[in-house]
Amino acid sequence: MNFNYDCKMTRVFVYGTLKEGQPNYDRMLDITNGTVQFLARARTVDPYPLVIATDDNIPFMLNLPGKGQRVRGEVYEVDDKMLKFLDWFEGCPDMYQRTLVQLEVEEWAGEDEDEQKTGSIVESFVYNTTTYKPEWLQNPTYENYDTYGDHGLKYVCREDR
Ligand code: PCA
Repeated sequence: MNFNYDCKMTRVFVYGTLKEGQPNYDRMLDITNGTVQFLARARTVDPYPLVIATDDNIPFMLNLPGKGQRVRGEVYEVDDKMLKFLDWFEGCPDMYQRTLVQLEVEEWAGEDEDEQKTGSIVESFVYNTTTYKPEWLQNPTYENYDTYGDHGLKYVCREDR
């Protein structure tokens, strides 16, 4: 059963603070922002530099395919309301741009189980950026972002800035 069949849904790959267990996951669950449906765990087909930057330790996937690592994250189907919210929340298009990325499915949770097997390739939007500071290229890159990781660069929530 698809609870949202009459409304356009868009795939968004999240790799940073919007992932489950990360500081902004609650924004995805807040139904006043719209609705989401978890589809899959996946990783990018191409490597990208995922760095932590700024004084607020914000994760950024730089739109530089071929550098960095294949990035792990989660794919959601979001309704138009949530898409609008996320565009606003991610400062799109100034801070991040929402672009299409190719993903390899690692674990499929959505419907269409026959079609979307582990290892299949799906396309999704992602909030990555080309408007980064050149010095960010010197930062370490991560495959699987975790704000609580060994790097010690805990994300500073908006409310605490
Ligand atoms: N939020 C978006 C982009 C980076 C971030 O922290 C995400 O989780 O994918």
